[in-house]
Amino acid sequence: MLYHLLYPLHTLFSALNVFRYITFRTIYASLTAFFICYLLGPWVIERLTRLQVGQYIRDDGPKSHLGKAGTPTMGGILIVAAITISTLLWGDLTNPFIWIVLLVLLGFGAIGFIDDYLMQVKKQSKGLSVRGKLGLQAILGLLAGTLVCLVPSFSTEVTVPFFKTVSPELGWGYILFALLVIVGASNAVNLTDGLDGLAIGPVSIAAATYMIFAYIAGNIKIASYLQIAYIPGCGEITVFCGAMTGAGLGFLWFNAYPAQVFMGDTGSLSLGASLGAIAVITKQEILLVLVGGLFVIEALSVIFQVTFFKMTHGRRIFRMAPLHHHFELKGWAEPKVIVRFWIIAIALALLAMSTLKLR
Ligand code: 57M
Repeated sequence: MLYHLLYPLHTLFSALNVFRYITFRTIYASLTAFFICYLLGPWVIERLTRLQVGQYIRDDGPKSHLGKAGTPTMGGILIVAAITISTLLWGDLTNPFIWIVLLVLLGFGAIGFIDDYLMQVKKQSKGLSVRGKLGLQAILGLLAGTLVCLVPSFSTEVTVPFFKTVSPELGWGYILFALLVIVGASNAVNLTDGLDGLAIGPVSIAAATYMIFAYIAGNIKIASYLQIAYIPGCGEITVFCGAMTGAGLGFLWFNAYPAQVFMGDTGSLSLGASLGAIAVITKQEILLVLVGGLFVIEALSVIFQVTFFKMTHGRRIFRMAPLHHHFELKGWAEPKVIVRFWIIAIALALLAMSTLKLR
């Protein structure tokens, strides 16, 4: 909005020329989202506490979690609001990709909100059914995938990291592929969100990493120099990634151990899906397995554990899945698990960035 309001005035005040630059708008989108979370955080936490949106803690988990009972959840409302407001302020609103990624953020946020609302406010112990949740996610994923494919400049080839000559063309099958990436990322982040700051830290790291990829993919000169797919208009996603990074750090301020608030499904489903959508739009879809490697590891630990558990009628690979519970039960202190998982997320992001040169 500021871009549309202020940039045209650059002929009168040359200083307003800065609004043309994606880099400038990304920095301010990050700061705006950060300060929205930081400044409104205490108020939101107080409101959620007053509404008694306190987390119920399962008693079959690590005992250290029982002390977390009553911590307000649904803090994701703040994250989603901060990203949306900041993107609307600093983004170029004529760009179709911006609207697609906002649709994903708000749509998956709404699914998470319904689930949280049923569980926390209406006190229905299960919230949305697994089928209901997956069904709604699939509809939204399908819609987002279709919209992306309808953008004229968007190609339906898939980028394979490390192999610059391999890029399978999926045609309309790309819609299903996009659905898979978006829904998969959404649920993987949700599974990871089980310790203070464990999900929001790596989400911010992944958003910051994609900020770089989006900028490069949207800049014809840098993209051709690095030999990655040039996607006209994709540069604007940099602003969204900036807003996501800033909002993530602002939320981490309160979600850091010991957490004053949890993000709830409102946060985890929307942030994960947004990462998926960003990966699709920047055409670094498969790279998400590396950039969001921590979420993949957590999701795989659940898949292996559940499969093994069913096949062996009750035996386990890990002491408890997802993986963070395994280390807690091994006696690692919660902050140690969190920080070590962050370290892994940073290392994986660096590895992902190396694909810009290793191809
Ligand atoms: C959400 N939610 C947290 C909070 C957060 C198939 C199965 C593996 C699914 C999995 C599951 O349900 N995962 C999805 C995990 C919960 O956090 C809330 O949920 C939101 C995210 N959706 O924002 O509102 C708890 O996590 C802790 N927490 C923090 N800090 C945070 O910043 O400490 C969350 C955020 C909170 C709080 O304690 O209450 C969760 O873990 O429930 N299920 C599981 O993860 C369960 N695993 C399990 O059953 N494993 C089995 C296998 C065979 C399936 C096994 O390994 O034996 C565990 N979860 C819990 N207790 N709570 C097991 C026992």
